[in-house]
Amino acid sequence: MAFELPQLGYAHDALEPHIDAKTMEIHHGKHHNGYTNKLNAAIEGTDLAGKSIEDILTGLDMNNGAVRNNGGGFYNHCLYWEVLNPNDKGRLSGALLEAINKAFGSKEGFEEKFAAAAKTRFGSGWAWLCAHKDGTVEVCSSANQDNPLMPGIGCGGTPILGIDVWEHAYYLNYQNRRPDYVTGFLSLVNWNVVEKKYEALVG
Ligand code: MN3
Repeated sequence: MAFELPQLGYAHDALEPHIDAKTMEIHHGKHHNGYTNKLNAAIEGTDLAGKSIEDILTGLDMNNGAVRNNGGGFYNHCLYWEVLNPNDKGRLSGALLEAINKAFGSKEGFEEKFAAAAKTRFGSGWAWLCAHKDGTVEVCSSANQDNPLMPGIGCGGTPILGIDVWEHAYYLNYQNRRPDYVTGFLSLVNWNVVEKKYEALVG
């Protein structure tokens, strides 16, 4: 069973003015679609075919560039569209809020740390909010399409929120103003989705 490009679940213009429709159309339809197809080509006929993307990434041979780049690209963008879903966004609460307060002092403290990780990631990459099985949360960042599920990358937790800071994610709307894109992204976060991911992991 090959991996499939997920549906967005909302219109390309649903995140405007923070993320424009043209960027969404290209990012989802071209970039994410490309990672998906190349991942499928890279695992076809190997012992990775049929495994979940999480199993592929946690057991990854980091020298396998095709699976590292395209498997990461597939997984990372799936998370990105999910956490940006504008429907039923909720607000940060419950056990996740407690974990965030414990780690960062407050929601604002978290946002500062997350934004700093996103802004200072040199070149292309991602910044993450990750959860560990013991309930603690951590912010980290990684280069290119790597993510903390991969051996030796970032904080080693499971990403529950991720921002793409490749220029293709924001350049049409923001040009070089990555910090403004990060601020816009943070205003779009669907905390219902992030909380469900946290609860599924921590139990
Ligand atoms: Mn991208």
